[in-house]
Amino acid sequence: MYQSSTIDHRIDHFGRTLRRQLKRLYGDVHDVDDLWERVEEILRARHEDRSAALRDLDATRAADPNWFVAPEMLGYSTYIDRFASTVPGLEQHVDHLEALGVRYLHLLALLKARKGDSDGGFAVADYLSIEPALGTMADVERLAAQLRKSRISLCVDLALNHTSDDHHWALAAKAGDPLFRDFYIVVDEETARLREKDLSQVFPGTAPGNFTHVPEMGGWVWTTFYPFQWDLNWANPKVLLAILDAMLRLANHGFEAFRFDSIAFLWKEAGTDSRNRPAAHHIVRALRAALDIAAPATLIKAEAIVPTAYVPPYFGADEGEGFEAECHLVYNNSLMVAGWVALSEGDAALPEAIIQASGGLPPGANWLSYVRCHDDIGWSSVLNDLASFDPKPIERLTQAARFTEGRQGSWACGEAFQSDGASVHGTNGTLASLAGLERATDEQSRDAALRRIRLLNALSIASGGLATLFMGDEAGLLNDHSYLNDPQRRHEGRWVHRPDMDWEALDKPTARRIISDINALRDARIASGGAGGPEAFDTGHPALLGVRCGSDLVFLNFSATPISVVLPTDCSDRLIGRPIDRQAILKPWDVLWAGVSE
Ligand code: OTU
Repeated sequence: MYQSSTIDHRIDHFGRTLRRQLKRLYGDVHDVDDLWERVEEILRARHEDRSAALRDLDATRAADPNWFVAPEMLGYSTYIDRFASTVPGLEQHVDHLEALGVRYLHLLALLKARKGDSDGGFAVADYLSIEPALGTMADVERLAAQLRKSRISLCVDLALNHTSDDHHWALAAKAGDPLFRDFYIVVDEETARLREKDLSQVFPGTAPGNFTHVPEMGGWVWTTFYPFQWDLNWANPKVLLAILDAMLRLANHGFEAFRFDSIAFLWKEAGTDSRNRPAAHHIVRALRAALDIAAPATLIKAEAIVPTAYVPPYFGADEGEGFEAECHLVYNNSLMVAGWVALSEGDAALPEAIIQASGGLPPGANWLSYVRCHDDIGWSSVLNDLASFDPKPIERLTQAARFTEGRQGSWACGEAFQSDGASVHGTNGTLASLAGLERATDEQSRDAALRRIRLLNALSIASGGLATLFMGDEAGLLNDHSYLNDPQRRHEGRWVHRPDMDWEALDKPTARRIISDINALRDARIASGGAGGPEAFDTGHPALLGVRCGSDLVFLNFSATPISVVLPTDCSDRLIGRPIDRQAILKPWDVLWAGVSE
């Protein structure tokens, strides 16, 4: 099978796309033939290093490029240290992942990070080493192979926008090496001030501004995130070569997926907000083509937390020379946010609008759907979607944020992130705390919170994406304020929803119910045969969202009142496993997964 796909064939085929990106990115200033020669050298050398087992995987996956767009795919994301202490320690918990049906595992903070505060591992000091306290690359190779046997693909973050200020490139730059100085962007004070006018801020509270004065660099270094995260200068092709080589080496260690962090920010352009620039897409497409040539089993997941309309292009685009693929998976951040908005207002209009905007996936691609992740819920990405049907979108979003932060008589227990609580930015909290479990005082409110947890998990699973659970949410873990005692972390509210995994909690009734709900939803999706781009249908009720999953109709009641539905045909309740009456009633925050037999 797939014998025709030698590295030569793939260079011939995908090399054309890759060269096109080099020309677009660097053609005005650099000799593209010369650059391509160096790229080709790296591709061949890294492919040469690739193990026989991984090359077999390349062949299998290339023959079935839709392998991960399948009803049974489910993901899990976790901080390795908080989940298992060390890499070898994780081997003991693979059974938990298997029991959940996990097929994709994203480990956060795995690569060697900056000493001290490292933004949860996103200030990477060495792309090719594992954080020493966690283990070694040999441990990771063993883990990846063990996971592969369990059909779990291991994913690692590739922070493409920045390195830490103690990465050896940054240290060399600080020491005056011109080669590495050009890996970063250094401007004078006046330019920094001018540029700042066009830029927005990701961490206005804890890291205001986009530039940091670094005396050793003789100016202001571009730092979109924390001052110790130095943005890479992708206008320098040497950065592309270095990252491309590191990425392929990591793929050869057994990682089957990369989470491309912060890719909206890769290309800076004066006079713009330097987000989602066309060239940022060209960089990602170049890296994709490189993987398609030298490690084609490897998936790319895009992390672009940007307004809805800017997100689909991260799957790829046709710029007149045929479709150029970009990322296999893209976070459906807007759908996640919309779920929380809908829950706070008891109205399904926003998720319906987002589903409408999420269809039309290219082949060999899928959304990554989720309810919570290690970051805050960033509200503003759905502002324009709300504006399309509400004249006061900011007020509406602010209300949703405040409700989720526990005001207005809400059940939720969230905390404002990077905002004084008056404006709308982000909200932190675990799924269970935000859904009301922390505040539940009696059996009735506990039951309601557990239904809200199931509702949001159902939105993620029924919408057809690679539904990815965040560590501890399956156990109903609550907000954890212990980070406030740690001077390295106390300024960062996102730690409130990154608790240590509580293995004992798994045996308690709360976790047992959440996990059995997840299992039922997963099995329902498998039975429906649904995966891929989401599709909504009209239920005739503003609080009731209708999602089509394969052949099935899934009803999600976002309100605190019961809603009755009339089913169009005889159905079975997939979550309970028995036939249902055509006329059914959904309790508050209830899910009805109506299985339609063919
Ligand atoms: C990403 O996040 C990571 O997921 C964060 O954990 C990192 O802090 C950050 O990059 C820097 O590496 O803007 O589109 O809470 O949604 O920082 C990329 C805000 C990002 C995050 C945001 C995000």
